[in-house]
Amino acid sequence: MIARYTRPELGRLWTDEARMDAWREVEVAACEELAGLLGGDGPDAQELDAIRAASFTVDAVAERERVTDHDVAAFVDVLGASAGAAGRWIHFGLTSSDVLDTGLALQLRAAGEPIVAGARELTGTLAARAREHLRTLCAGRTHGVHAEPTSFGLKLAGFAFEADRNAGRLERAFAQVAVGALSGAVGTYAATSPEFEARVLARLGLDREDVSTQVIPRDRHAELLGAIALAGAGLERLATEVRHLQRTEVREVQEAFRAGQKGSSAMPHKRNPIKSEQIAGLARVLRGNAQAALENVALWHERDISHSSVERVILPDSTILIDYLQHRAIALVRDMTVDEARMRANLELTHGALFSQRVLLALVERGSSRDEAYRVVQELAQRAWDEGTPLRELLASDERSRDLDLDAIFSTTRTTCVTSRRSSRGSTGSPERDRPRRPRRLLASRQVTALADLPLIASGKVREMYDLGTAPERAEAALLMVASDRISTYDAVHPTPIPDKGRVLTGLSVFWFERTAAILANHMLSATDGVPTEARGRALVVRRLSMLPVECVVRGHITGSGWKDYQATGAVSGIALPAGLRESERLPEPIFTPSTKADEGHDEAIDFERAVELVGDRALMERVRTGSIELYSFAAAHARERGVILADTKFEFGLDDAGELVLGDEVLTPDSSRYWPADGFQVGRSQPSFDKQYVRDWAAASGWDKLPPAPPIPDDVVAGTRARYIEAYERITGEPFERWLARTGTE
Ligand code: PZK
Repeated sequence: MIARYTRPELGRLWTDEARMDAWREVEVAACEELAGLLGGDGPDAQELDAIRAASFTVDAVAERERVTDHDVAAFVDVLGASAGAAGRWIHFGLTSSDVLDTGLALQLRAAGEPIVAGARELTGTLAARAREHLRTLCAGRTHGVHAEPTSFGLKLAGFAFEADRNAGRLERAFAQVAVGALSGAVGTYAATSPEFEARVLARLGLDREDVSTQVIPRDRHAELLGAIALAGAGLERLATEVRHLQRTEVREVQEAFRAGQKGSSAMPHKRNPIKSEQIAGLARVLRGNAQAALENVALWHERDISHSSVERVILPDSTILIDYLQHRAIALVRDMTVDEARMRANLELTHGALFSQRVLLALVERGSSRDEAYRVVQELAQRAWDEGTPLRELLASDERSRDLDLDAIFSTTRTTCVTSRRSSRGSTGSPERDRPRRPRRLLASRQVTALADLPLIASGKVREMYDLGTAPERAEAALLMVASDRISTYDAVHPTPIPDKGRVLTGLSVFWFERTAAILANHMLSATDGVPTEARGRALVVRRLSMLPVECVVRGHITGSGWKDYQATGAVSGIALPAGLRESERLPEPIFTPSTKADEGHDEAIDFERAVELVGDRALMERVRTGSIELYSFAAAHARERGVILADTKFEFGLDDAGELVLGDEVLTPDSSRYWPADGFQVGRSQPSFDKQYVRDWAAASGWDKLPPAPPIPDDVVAGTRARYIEAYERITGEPFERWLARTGTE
């Protein structure tokens, strides 16, 4: 790559010196494992010291290559000579390709680090500017033609999430190319052995190719260049947006312009989008290189050398270029100026025609047929556009539309609220509070501390909460929520655990957190990263929130305390219900029935007004109610398809540092909900369930007076209870419970 587009860090990784350094690393690691290969023979300790100290210069290798006409052979000669007599062991049993391809894997792995870091930085920069402009209205355009108002922040949020996907792709693509082989001339280990290969690669920290020929198969390199080209295409989409928005007729965004910079040698007024044009241009080179990488896959038999010349160009060029382009894009996004006034002015270009759909819907809501409403709106919007009379005025003076609530129709509050919600992935926070959800990958990797060394900050009957503090870089304060296998019935904890109960509950919570993230942001960060080994599978790393002081219960069926209240008063939580409901019956619509959080004893049911008082923010409490009902409805519909009736459930919410509403706690588990098997469901009685019912039934028959202390649970009841929890997991997720254990690395 030409120097102009090469950042020094990446440039250094692809010099002749760096390439041979990688070969040297492979040769030395191979010598260190020779004794194992040769059954005790091989270099002795003194010889190994000499080999480790062996050196080369690029010039010396080049000179030797004029004799050998073979680069690796020349390199081995020079390196071997510098080690004296011990030099005879260097390259023992190896084929050139063993060194070339394994060395290449080391170079690619080194290139991956700054590139993935740059991809993350771009995501963060886009997310920050998206937050800044969540409420900056601008025209949304399809086909280049104004469509409806949107917000500039929503546009940027789309780019931020794309950048996050590309960061993930790059990380995976670099990981799968960090693979070496020392398998000889045709992959049969003629002079080495698979064990030798495994030990050398372990020293180098590389994975092993399952079946290599003379070379590492080139589909791996093609995958990497595909991921790089796709990341480049994302940068080009971003650059193209900026180029469009900087056109004279649009002029909503400008690239930063340095003092002293000249836009044109001949036209002093020019400020051109040169950075984004450069990004758009060079992204094309990346796509060309990806094509060449695909051509490299089909080598002849155990190898030919057609790929080698291509790779000398495309691997340095594509890695250097994507690194350069990412940093250009970071500067572009960070420094661009956004002309909000111009965005507003452009929104007025169509004199309100952008609101046509909302007028159409208002007319239909009021009783017009869709066809008739469409004709009216099309006619008036066209006149607004053509004559320049605001659509709103035309509507006010037209008898067919005079009575509409025009304030509501032409309000943009809804647009900014909704765009804010979308860019925070559906959070129901207020516009001021809303932030785009921080892409998960931006979170720094967490250190793992033993459970016993973590400060315990809260402890419940069946679970514990530990403080993980604040991880470095961008990550926020986090907690570790650990579910135990303890079980409580009638408010007392039994001395007998139910094996795997904590894991089932955690697995279910994770399933639901993942499935409902688009409805409402939640506190889950990871079920693996930062989880101590001894808590695998039953612990979650979560964001630290400031918890709201109410429990948020949603009921779809009338049961438990709700059934008692209904029998006594005909209402639950101040909500009057139809007369004549029978126990366990499904309600016409789910109801929101908050309660207090009691440290000791029972939570107390409260009505919505009391919840507003406790929380101190009516709008927030409304969002809590709407969000709770949305979450429950989604989950109940899903559960019903899997043979589970989700009778009711309890959520807990908190606010994050930015004041955004976030779902906390464990969610939609048999401990926080009632799970009834759909087969066997019958109204007019209490239901069997997938949770502690087994233990309760046994307790009822055993003569226990339900006062603490709770008695030990016999083995058969433990087994029956465990089986029901696991069945709940498998019904809901549709996956074997072992899958959860495997996913979390649980023994
Ligand atoms: C939090 N609890 C209840 C008590 C438990 C859980 N994301 C959060 N941020 C701050 N605090 C909490 C949460 C959550 N969830 C929840 N107490 C604090 C609780 C005992 C054990 F596992």
